[in-house]
Amino acid sequence: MTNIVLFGKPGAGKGTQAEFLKEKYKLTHISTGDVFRFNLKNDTELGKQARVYMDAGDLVPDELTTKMLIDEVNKHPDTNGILFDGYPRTISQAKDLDVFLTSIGSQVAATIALEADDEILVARLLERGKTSGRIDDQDEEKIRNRYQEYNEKTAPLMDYYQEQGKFHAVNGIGSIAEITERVSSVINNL
Ligand code: B4P
Repeated sequence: MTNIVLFGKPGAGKGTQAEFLKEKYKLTHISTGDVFRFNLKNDTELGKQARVYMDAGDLVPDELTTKMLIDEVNKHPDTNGILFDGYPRTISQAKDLDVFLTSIGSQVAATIALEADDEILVARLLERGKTSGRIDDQDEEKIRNRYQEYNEKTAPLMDYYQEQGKFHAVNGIGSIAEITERVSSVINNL
């Protein structure tokens, strides 16, 4: 299995790039944000628990998120590899992912970060908020809170993966196709 973690601030383009990369490399795409939103929409027990955090732009608690993630991975026993989009977002999640992947004889091959300036990303999210219906995209204060969550809880993962020699950063500004090329050149050299 070739497991890739797509990493970046909110709105960096993880979900956008994942749509192209999953086809190109025949990977199973798992977006924790998308799985949560599916549960919110269908008003499941998990959705009810996650809603309060997501609407405020907070991270959903690790235990809930990791359990959901493992359930999703287990739905694809014959996959070539997983494209993790939006997971892990905390050190605890990264450790849980390592333990889980080791238990199935696998590991993270690479973490690829899409780098972009906060102000550009805030503008992207506000733009998306006009049509997405996402409460967390419509209010600048909630968007800023997502960046604070990222800086406090998610940014330390860069060191975590750098220490394992698995961290790769690419410029996340440019056309969507240009960025797909940049990410592809990292994957092709693994
Ligand atoms: P996510 O769904 O992961 O949301 P995101 O960070 O906003 O999205 P992404 O980076 O994928 O941006 P996108 O491609 O869509 O998370 C939402 C919430 O779910 C979190 O706040 C949290 O509450 C919860 N959650 C999810 N995972 C969790 C976890 N592991 N632990 C705890 N809680 C978790 O791109 C954004 C916009 O930019 C789009 O409009 C796109 O069209 C545009 N865009 C993309 N690339 C572009 C480019 N190159 N140029 C111009 N625009 C571009």
